[in-house]
Amino acid sequence: MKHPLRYFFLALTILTWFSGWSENGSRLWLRFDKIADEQVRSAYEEQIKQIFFEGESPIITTARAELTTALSSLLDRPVSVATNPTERSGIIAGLLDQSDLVTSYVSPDDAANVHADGFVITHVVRHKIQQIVLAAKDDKGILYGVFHLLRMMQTHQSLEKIHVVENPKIQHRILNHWDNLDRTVERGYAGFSIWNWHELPDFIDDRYIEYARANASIGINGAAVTNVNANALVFRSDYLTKAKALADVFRPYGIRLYLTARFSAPIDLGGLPTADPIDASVRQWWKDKADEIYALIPDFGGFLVKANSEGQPGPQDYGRNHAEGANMLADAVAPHDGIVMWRAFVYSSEEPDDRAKQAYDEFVPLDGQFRENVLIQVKNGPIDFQPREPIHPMFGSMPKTPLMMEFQITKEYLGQGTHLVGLAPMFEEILNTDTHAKGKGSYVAKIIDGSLDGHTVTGIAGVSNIGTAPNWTGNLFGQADWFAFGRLAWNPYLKSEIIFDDWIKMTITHGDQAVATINHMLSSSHETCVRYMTPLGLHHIMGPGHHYGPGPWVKNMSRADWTSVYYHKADENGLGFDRTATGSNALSQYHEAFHAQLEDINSCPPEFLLWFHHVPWNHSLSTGRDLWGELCHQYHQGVEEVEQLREDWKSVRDYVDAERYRHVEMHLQIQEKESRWWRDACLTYFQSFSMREIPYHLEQPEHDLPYYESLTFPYAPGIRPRW
Ligand code: BDP
Repeated sequence: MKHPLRYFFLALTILTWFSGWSENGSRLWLRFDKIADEQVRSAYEEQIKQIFFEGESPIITTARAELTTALSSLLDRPVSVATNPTERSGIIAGLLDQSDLVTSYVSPDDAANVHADGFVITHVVRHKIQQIVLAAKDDKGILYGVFHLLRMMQTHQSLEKIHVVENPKIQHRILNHWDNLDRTVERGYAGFSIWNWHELPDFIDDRYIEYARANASIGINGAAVTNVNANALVFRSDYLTKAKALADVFRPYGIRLYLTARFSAPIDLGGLPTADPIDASVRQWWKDKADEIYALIPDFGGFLVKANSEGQPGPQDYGRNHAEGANMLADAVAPHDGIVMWRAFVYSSEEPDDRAKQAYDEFVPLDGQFRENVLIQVKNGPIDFQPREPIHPMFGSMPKTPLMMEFQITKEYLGQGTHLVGLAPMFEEILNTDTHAKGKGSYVAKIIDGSLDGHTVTGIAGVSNIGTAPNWTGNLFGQADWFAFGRLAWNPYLKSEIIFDDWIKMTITHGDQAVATINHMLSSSHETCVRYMTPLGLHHIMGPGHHYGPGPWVKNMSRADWTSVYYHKADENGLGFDRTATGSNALSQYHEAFHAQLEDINSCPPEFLLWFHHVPWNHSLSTGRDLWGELCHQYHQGVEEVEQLREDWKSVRDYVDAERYRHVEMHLQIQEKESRWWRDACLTYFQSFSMREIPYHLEQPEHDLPYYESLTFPYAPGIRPRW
C-alpha cells in the first residue's frame, strides 16, 4: 500500500533540493554562516572592525585570507584590512621577534611560552581602543591561531577578555589514507579516494584545497596519501610529479606530504635483485630516491612503512630485523629532515603464539636500536582496531623509542559507513589509560606526547575516513570523528564532550537542548556499539574479509588468527580467551600494577573480561547475573540504546535542516536493524555452546543460526583489492 503522506514527503524532498536550507554536509565544520544571535554578533562587530597582519609568507597569506573571508561571512559585512593597525579596534596578527608591534603587545611570559606551531591570543587596550592580538613564533602558529579564533566565534564564545596560549602537544599529527592509486580505498566507506592520480598533476580538484583547509583548522599537519599496503609505483617519476602537485596544495596550509614505502621497491621499480637493507646498492637506491623526492617536494615528510605484516615485504625476508629495515630508510631521509613511521602492526604467519603478543615480542627487544628520526607507529590495541581493546602492551615498554599512536578513524569494525558511533570517547579512554610504566600517572597520552620518556620527536596518526562522498565521510557523524582526531592530536588531554560540543555547534545547531542531546548521542554511542557487537571483551567476531556484520562462527580460514573461533574460544564450559598465566600469558607483557587487577577473574573489569579470561557460563558477575545472563542482557541493552538514539534524533528535528536530518535518520534505521542482527546472530551462536535459553522477558531472535550463517555480502565495500 502506498504511504498516505507520499505527496507530502515528495514535496518536502523537492523543497529541500531547491530551497536555501538544502544541505549536503560538504562544508563540514567550516560553515561560517552569519551569526544568527544578534547579541553575540554585535559584540563581535564592536570588537572587530578591521584586521591587520604583519609579515608575509604563503601560510600567512592563507591565514589572512581565511580570517577575512570567514569574518565577512560570520558578521555579514566586509571586514577591512587596515593600514593603520591601532586606529580602530580589531585583530592584529604577527610573528613574535619579527613584528615590533605584536611583540610590544604580548607579555614576555606569554612570548616565552609559545613554541613551534603554537600561538597566543590576547587582548590589549591602548588609548581606549581594544585590540585582539594574535602572535606566534612561526607562520603555522598564526594559521592555527586564526582557526582557533574562528572556532571561538563559531561556538559563540566571548572575546571580551580573551587570553589563550596554545601549543600542540604532539609534533606530527598525521592522517593516514589507505587509498590506492586506482582510487579504491581499503576499509573506506565514503566513496572513492579523493586523490585523482590519473588527472594529477594538471587538474587540481577544489577538494584538495578544501581538504587542506579542514585539516589545518583542526591542527593536522601531515597526510600520508597512499595505502600502507603499498604500491611501489608511487615512486616512479611521473607519480612523484603528481605527488608534488598535492604537496604544493598542502604547503600553504602547513601540511606535509608523506608516502608509504613498499619495502621491495628497489626490486619492483629499481630492477635490483634484492631489497636487503644491508646491501649497498639497495641503500643507495633509497638515498637516490629520497633525493629525487626532496628535489621535487622540499618539505616532504618522510615514509610510512608496513613491513613483514600480512604478506607485505620487509627486512625479515633477508634475515634482518625491523630496526635494520627502518634505519636504512631513516638514513635516506635524515639529511632532508624527514622521518620514518615504521608500523608495529605485525604478526607472523608461522607463529603459533597468541597474536596479541607478537608485536611486543618482535619490537621490545629492539628498543634503543632505532635512529632518532624513526617513530614506531602502534595501533591502540594489540589485535586490530576492535570495538574495544585494552591498550597495546608496547605502550610503556619501549622508553628509548618514540611511539606513535595509530587510531582508526574509518570504522572498519564499528559499523562501517552507517552506524552512529562517536569515536572520541574511545580515543579518550585509550589516551587516559595508565600504563604504570613509570609509576602511577604514566598515561598513554604522556607516552605519545613524549613527556614521560623525554622524547622530542612525537607523533600520532589516524586512518582517514574520507572519500568522494559529498559530505566527505559518508555518514554525517563521521565528520565528528575526523574533527575529534585532529583536536586530540593537538591536545590528547582534551575531553571528548568539549570536542563534540564544538563540532555540533560548528556543524549542526546552537540550540542548547539539541546540542546536549546530540552530544549525548555521540558520547554514549561507542559504548552502545560495543554492547551490540562485542560486549564484555569479546573481539574479532565479525564477518570474514569485508568485516561487515557478525560472524562468530567463522573458522577454517587460511590462518587461524583470522577466524573468530580463535578469539572467543566458546565451548560448553564457557567463553573467552585466557590470556592470564594459565593461558597465553599475554597479560605479563603489561606492567605489574596494570595487570594485577586484570589477572584475577573477580577483579577484572567487565569490559575486558572475555579478552583476558575464559569464563564459565555460570560464573557470577558483580551485576548479579551470570556470564550467559549478562551476555544476553548486554546485547539487548545495546539494541535498546540504538532505539533510543533514534528517539533522540527525532527530538532534535526542528534544529536540523531537512536534508541532513533524513540522512541521519536513514542511517539510524540501518543501525537499529543491524544491531538486532548482531545481537541475534551472536546470541543464537553462543547459545549453541551455553545450551541456555535467552531469558523469556527479552526479545527472541527472529531467525535460527543457519539463517545468519547463510548470509553473504559479495559487494561489501572497503575490501582490499589484490594486485
Ligand atoms: C586491518 C585491515 C587491513 C589493513 C590492516 C593494517 O583489515 O585492511 O591492511 O589492518 O593496518 O585492520 O595494515
